Amino acid sequence: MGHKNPDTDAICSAVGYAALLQVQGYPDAVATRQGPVRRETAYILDRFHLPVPLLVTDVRPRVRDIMTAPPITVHRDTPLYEAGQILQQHGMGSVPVVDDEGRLCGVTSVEDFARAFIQDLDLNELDRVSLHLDNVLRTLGGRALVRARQRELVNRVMVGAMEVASMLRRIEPGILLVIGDRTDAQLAAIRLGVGALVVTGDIPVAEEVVELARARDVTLIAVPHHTYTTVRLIHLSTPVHHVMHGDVPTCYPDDPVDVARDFLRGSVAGRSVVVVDKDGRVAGIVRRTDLLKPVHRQLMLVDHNERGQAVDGIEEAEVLGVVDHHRVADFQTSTPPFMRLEPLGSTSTIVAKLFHEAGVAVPPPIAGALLGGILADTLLFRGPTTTPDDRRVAGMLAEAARVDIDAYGGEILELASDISDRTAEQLLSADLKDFSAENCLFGIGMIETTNSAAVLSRRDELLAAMANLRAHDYTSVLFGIVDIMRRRTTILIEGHAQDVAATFDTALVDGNTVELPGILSRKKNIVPLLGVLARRITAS
Ligand SMILES: [Mn+2]
Repeated sequence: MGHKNPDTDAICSAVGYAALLQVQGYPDAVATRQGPVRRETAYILDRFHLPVPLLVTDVRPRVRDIMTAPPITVHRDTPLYEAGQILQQHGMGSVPVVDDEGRLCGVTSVEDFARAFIQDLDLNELDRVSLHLDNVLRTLGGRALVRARQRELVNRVMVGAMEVASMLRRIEPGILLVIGDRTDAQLAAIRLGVGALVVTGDIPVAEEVVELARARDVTLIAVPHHTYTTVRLIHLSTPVHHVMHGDVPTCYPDDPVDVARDFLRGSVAGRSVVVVDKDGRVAGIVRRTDLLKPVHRQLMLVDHNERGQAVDGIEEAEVLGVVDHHRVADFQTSTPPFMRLEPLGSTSTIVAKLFHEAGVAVPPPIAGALLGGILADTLLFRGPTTTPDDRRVAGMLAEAARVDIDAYGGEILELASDISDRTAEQLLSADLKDFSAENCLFGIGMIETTNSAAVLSRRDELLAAMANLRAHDYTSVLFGIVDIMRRRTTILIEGHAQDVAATFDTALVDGNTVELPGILSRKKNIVPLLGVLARRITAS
């Protein structure tokens, strides 16, 4: 991963280094970036058919990193009997209930079962059951000898254990009647219009009963169980959505783990947070035990090492190493890192050297990208950080990628200099880095251009954007405009302009500008002076 506001070197060195790591025992290594890809960078990736690195702006553990997925769910029409078995088999206290599309309807838990059991204890209600013929058949494991096409069931169950005459006095039309091998009672019940007849005990049903049931459109089921078991199973055929609660805590896969942790804090053991996608479909589940899962997010930093330029949440990730060509200011790790820092013109140069040292040939597209990183960062070898290593490595990469260095570099600088469709805010923030020194915070933006007149014509807009930015706690905001062709650098200053000019040992022009000869580098010519500048500001 490269730094915030990625430039071409940050992107291309990440692409190259990920490719090297993949052959060095990290097959899952992926190149990532922290922000939009610049036009010239996009051109390079496109030219060599390389994918744009994955955008990652926060590496804190996400719910998706710890959730159990795919989760066990039950359909809303699942019989209670099966839902209960699922809870039992998986040792779960609760399970999400979903509809046909997998969207969350609610959660059913052991407590819901208990509550349903207790609420049902009213004697006048004990024979009331939500009857769904499919569920009754599924739960009883019975054979439907006749299946009614029209007749509706009322939600009441009765056992036909008494004399026919007493039984007939109590039967309501539409109920489900559980009965034994009593042909006369079976026929009488059908005539009276029961909704369904369940014959227990795996006993053959008389042909005349089957025929009458068919004629009167009454469902006739033969089951293997005895009466008590049958009645209990009918009760447990109730669809689970009658026994669930809807006020369920949910979160999204991309939420920080803390969102789930807050829900689960102090909750009953076995409780869970349901993870839903943006369409409301259940994507996973988080239980308290999931919170204990270690999240191994390992980072290799390229082209930066300072906190201010590193990805948000980096303190919660494991930094395996750094490949960089910047100063080391405030870098800390918890385990010994791999470190490769060299004062070269680009990180891409170092990555190419790492390929060479590993004895791995640089694949031509990667060579093209790394060369792009070198040319962009060294301004086609014109920049003050350019070293002989950069030129030598660039020559090798150009050969591998089969490109002409001057033509390719010219295209990159040209694209980088086209600012016609960019706002002052975009120009300022495209390559802005934060630096702190002596309790001062400096924001330093740079633009290297072959057409400095186009940038300088936007001077007032830029100063206004810098003033807005400075309001966000910056001591000073600097914007360096590097004229590659005329080899001079103009620095616009917002805040403590006198002190900045004095630090550069020059005088202010127009109240907030300094003009300096040469192609200046932020890391080589500006950042090293920030300590002096900060002390000067603090003293004044
Ligand atoms: Mn760089």
